Amino acid sequence: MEHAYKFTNAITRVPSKSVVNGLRACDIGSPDFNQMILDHQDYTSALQEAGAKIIELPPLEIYPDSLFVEDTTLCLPNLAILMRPGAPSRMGEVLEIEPIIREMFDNVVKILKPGLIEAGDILTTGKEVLVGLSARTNSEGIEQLTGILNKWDYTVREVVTPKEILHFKTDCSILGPETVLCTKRLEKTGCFSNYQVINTCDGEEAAANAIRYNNTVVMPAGFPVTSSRIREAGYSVREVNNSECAKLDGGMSCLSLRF
Ligand code: CIR
Repeated sequence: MEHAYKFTNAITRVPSKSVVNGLRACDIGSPDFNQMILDHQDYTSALQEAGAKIIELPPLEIYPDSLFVEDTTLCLPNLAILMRPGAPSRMGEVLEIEPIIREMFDNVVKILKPGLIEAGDILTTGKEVLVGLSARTNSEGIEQLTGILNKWDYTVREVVTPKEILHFKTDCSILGPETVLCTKRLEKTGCFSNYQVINTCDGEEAAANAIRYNNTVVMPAGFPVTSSRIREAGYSVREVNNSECAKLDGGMSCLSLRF
């Protein structure tokens, strides 16, 4: 059950200068590169404080979104699945990360054409793996992932990523074996009817993309009501500034691979 948040390692990638050209659903201005580097360092420290050994990869100028390593791979205790991103500009990121993943995992499987899937659409909860159909993740991708994971005795459940959000996990995070942090708009889809749900406060939806790493919940700074709700539920919280990644629709989970 605990494999959804008990980890020893984390892979991160230093933002490249080209990050200012990263994909975004809505242009609210380009991220400030220097602030992003500071935030990235603080994010790495937060994971280290939570017990992570960090494997930090160098910046990749040709892939502006490559700091969002999460989307390239699904890491599970006994295997890694290399994704096939639905964003054409991000597909090459998988080839870049593949050698590192092969070094770290004995079992590596790849999603193949015509499957498309970005791991931002995948939430591992301990009892099951939820995969959101989205603009980046298609049915073929979900079918292939299901076939692979069933062989490894994981249960997969297809859910829907609402149109207005980028990835399923943009709006939710796992906090405990049966507990998720989730926006009201995602909860309304019914995907967490068999979980205990802590809702983000209205207006603080961007707080939903957090990560539990061992005993710490790493969440974006600036969402005081949601942060209090998580603390009141008994979790220890570490906040990290995310103002710049947020301009590219990125949050806490996107910035690392945890295993
Ligand atoms: C993208 O649109 O692909 C990037 N700008 C943001 C990716 C965020 N990743 C994630 O939610 N897992």
